Amino acid sequence: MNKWRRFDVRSGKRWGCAKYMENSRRENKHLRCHAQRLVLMLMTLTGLFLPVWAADPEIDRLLRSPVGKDWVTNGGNLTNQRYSTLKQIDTFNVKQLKGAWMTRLKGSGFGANYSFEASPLVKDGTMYVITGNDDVFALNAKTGEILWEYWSGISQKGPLCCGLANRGLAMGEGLLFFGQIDVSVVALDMKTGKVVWKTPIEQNQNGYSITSAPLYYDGIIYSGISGGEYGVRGRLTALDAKTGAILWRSYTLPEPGEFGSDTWPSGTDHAMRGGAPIWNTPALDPELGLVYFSTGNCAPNHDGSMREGDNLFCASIMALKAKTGEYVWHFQQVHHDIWNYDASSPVVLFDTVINGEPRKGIAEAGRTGWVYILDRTNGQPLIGIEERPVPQEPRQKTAKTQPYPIGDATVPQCAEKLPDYDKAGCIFEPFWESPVLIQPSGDGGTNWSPVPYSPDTGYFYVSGTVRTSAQWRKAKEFVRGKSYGGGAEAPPPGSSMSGTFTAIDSKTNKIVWQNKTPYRLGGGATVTAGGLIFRGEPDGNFLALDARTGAELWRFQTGFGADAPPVVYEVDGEQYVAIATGGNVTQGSAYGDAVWAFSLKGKLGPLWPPPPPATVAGPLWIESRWPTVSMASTPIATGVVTVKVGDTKEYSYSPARIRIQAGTTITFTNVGKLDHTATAFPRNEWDTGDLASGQSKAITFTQPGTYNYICTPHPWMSGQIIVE
Ligand SMILES: [Cu+2]
Repeated sequence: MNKWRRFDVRSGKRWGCAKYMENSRRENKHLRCHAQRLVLMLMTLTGLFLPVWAADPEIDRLLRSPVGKDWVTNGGNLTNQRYSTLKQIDTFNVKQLKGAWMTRLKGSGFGANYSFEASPLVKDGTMYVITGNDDVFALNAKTGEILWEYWSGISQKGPLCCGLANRGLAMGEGLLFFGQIDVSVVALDMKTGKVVWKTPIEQNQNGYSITSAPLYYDGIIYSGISGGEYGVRGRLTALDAKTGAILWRSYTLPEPGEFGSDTWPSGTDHAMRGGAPIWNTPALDPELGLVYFSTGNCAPNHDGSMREGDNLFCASIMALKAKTGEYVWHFQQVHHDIWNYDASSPVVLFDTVINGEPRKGIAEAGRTGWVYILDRTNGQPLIGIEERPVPQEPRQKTAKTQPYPIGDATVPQCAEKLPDYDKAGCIFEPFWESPVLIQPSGDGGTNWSPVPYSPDTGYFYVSGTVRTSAQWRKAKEFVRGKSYGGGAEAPPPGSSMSGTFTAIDSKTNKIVWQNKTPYRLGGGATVTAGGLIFRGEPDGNFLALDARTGAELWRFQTGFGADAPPVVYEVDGEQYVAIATGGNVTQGSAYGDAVWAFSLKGKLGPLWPPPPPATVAGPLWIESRWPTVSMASTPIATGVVTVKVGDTKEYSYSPARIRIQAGTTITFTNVGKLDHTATAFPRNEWDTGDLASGQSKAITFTQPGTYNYICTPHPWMSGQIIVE
């Protein structure tokens, strides 16, 4: 009704025609006037409900509507709520759920350096899915039959912090859109899988990549960019969906003189390599005309000494004008980040009522363990966020205060003291060059995992990681395209790692219920009008929970690491739930190349469980991915003078354990494709520094002792040298 009134159609004031006509000429004019009025009215009506100017009115309508039969974008629709209105499968019958089909994707993305993080998209009975190798498959959503395939042919060599990953697709105008690790945005014909256009938006050798799923809306593709560990300049890139032409770039780091530039040291170019990448799919509010996203850590990650100031817009939620990319507002979650506290989970838009007033909300679950709940019209806290004084380290130029949301954190925010470490701190504990234990670690809290929101319960469902990391600073020169960590973080060997899955009330930001999980959670979930949450576990289990209570209602072993966020859809009146199972590098879960779909009429039973990921950190979890070999059972090699770095599956040392006599010189040779280091941990007594592919470094061990070591860009790699 509002829209009618706004356009004043009923009163006819704008397009009124004279009432009395006296001659035929006037009558003609009168008729013409009525015809014109009819056309104007029709244009207005279609403009309101089916925008005639839209390049793909059907997809735009689905993107603006609650999710039903089809799942047409990564987050379900423009809100990223991952809430499906389908309710054929509910809390009563979910126990009957079985596999309708399972399809292996021909070995795509099956391996130690791949993560399968994408939500499949579904439209009119066809499913589209992208693997960690950026290969795309179209499947019959009812049978799992492969209809076409696109093989990306990407190089495996580029600078990447965390293995090869792709978080999904977008669709519109008969095309599928996605970003590749080689920093190009690609459009495929949905019918054939043939490339329609491919636009490089940066260069991989400069440290950039794309891992996020793009967003399509109203003829525009919005793409994030990754590379926060390589001193990149973060940005949102908008492309013309039809041609792939770049429409604009909106940088997340200000140039000198731009708004926010006073939060970086003047007269320096630190902001131009200050990180703040965009890891995840934006959300969009068509009524406000704003596009929203979260930004990653500052670069260098662990060294703030040269970048005094708050360092906007690292670790922030940002709002831009959706058509032009012009800055509208921001909220910074972590000032002057030195902890690798990215805001990497996708933002979620939701509408709520607070104190009797309807409010337009936006939320993001940070690596800090908090959910940040804001008003999406202006970026102001909806429930309350306090700036509180925090411990200081002048050499790191730490911020005086940090934002503390009112409400509960989903993970513990203090590290326990451990032998070998001088200091254990809580969140925002600073450090300098000797390792300090900090929790949450730089992995979170919540990492890239999407957070669903149910309008039925008003809860956010948050995946969390419980892990301590030792963090320290080490000066590092900036070299374009090279790892720019400025220190390191790694879990102390022997420390425990687990997870939480938490319902947070959007009205109070408090915990309603929480499930402790045996593994770190890095997957995300989906919620339905049937009162169910679906989520996978890195040990291969796929679960259904009661959205109100968190009670587990159903469990199914998929046989592969089940870390990707699931989707819900309907074909021929039957509801399905689907999940891509392919494991995850950072979770250490089992490899896979499968997509599973489940329905009440399904007949397939579970598979054998794959090796589970580690629950204890450090050398014990070396090679914890398939096949499971624990450090304790890793043989100790003797008579060795060479250690291969980046061996066999890129992320291992071989031999992983060696025993040598004091005075022996060991040559570390990088046989992998990526840059690696061998860095003594946690005391940092020796370090090879960055070794490019083929490079070697010799180190002579004179002091007897047992030395654990890690690769600083890939801290899950570890080895041990016993010097006698
Ligand atoms: Cu490495």
